[in-house]
Amino acid sequence: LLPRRGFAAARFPEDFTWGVSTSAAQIEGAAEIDGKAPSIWDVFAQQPGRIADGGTPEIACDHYHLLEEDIALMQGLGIGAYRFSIAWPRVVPDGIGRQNEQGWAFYDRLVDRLLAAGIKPMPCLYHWDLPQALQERGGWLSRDSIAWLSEYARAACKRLGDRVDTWFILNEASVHAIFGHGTGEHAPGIAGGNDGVLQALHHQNLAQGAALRALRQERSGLTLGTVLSLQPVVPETESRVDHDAAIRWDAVWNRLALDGLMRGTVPEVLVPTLGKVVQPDDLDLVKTPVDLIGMNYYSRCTVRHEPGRLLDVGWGRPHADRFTAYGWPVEPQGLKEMLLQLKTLYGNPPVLITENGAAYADDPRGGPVQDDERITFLRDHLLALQEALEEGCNVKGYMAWSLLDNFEWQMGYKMRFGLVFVDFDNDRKRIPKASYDWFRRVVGTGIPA
Ligand code: GBH
Repeated sequence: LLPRRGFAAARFPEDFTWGVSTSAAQIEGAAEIDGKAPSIWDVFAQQPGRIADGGTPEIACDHYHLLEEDIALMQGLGIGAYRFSIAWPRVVPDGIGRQNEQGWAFYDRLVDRLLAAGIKPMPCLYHWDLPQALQERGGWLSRDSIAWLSEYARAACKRLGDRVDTWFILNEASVHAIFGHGTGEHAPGIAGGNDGVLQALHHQNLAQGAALRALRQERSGLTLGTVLSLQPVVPETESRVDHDAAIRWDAVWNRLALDGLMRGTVPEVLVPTLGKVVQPDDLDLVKTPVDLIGMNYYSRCTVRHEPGRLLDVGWGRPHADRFTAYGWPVEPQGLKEMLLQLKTLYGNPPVLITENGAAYADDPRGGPVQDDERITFLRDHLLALQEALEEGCNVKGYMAWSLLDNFEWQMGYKMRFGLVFVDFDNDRKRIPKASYDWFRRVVGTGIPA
């Protein structure tokens, strides 16, 4: 799978935004330093058997102490924007009330250094690391979460709003709901079944609306968005039951967030279950407009009818010939399909690809990491993105997941998504991979050759 050479790829538009993406719990470390309180992931990772090889977010990439070096790596790529997340329990340790000055000082420094390096900071308020204190009050299963998130959003804007004009509210509410509150594979580890998923998802959607309103009230002229995990859902076989399973999974995976945000509706198949949770006027709040959709894309979802699982849906065998080390299918055309859905079904909103990338088994022993498979993966997705642009999709930019190998949730440190290798056994030393140099050329020329 060597990169194809010597074909003429088109050039991306001049004003296309290039960037990289990370999240706080996955890179920062310093989990108990300078007043940071535990997040649900710090607590979850302490429970035996939850994370591969017993990995924890405690040190991660130690980005908290190495941020200058990491910004230099970003500068080396020539990127114009950086999406990171703010660790809520670092800045508001109990989730509400008292703020932690030392925590904010870190994000002040990060924002100032990014601006000095010519890189636009695009923070995301919430990338799955709820303060444990709020989990103890019910977390996303409580409607109080609406007030918690909007108060935190307001505080963030008061602190950083003079220098940050682009904000994302949530990361992948559906994934957080399904794996954190349905199956329990992610923190907070609640195996709450269908009810858990739909409650956690609806409350996040509501809280997102309230946070958007709080930010608009705080300041005018902000560009506000939220980040969705969007994957075309396809049935494993053509059978009726697999087809119906795909409709149900699409409803919870993509539509509940999209229909709610863009149309103020709930997908038909979810109405019976959600009926108990949705209150009058809820859909008005969910429909609070955004200026930008952040879209994370990794692959399609192939599903089948499987009684006993969430919504009686199980993972099916993907219709793909290539897979990453994580076992995810490589399906660049799915990116274009999803963008076309946004265009035709939701009025072609402005989209920033906020994550796209792949885990491969990189090994730096014996020289530089020659990660040709990752280069092929990224290039094939950028080519699919160009096809979508040619068909009129409103895509403003592309961010690679991720700058660094990092704490990959329940997989611990076993899955590496970085353009830069991190030696977790040796002072978290950073070693740029071949994909880093490749991406630098793409950013510089606008051509994904
Ligand atoms: C993102 O979630 C997260 O935002 C980020 O923090 C994380 O590090 C990154 O992905 C990499 O994992 O191919 O049918 O088996 C991604 C959510 C859910 C996307 C599972 C891929 C696989 C479905 N992912 N999905 S399948």
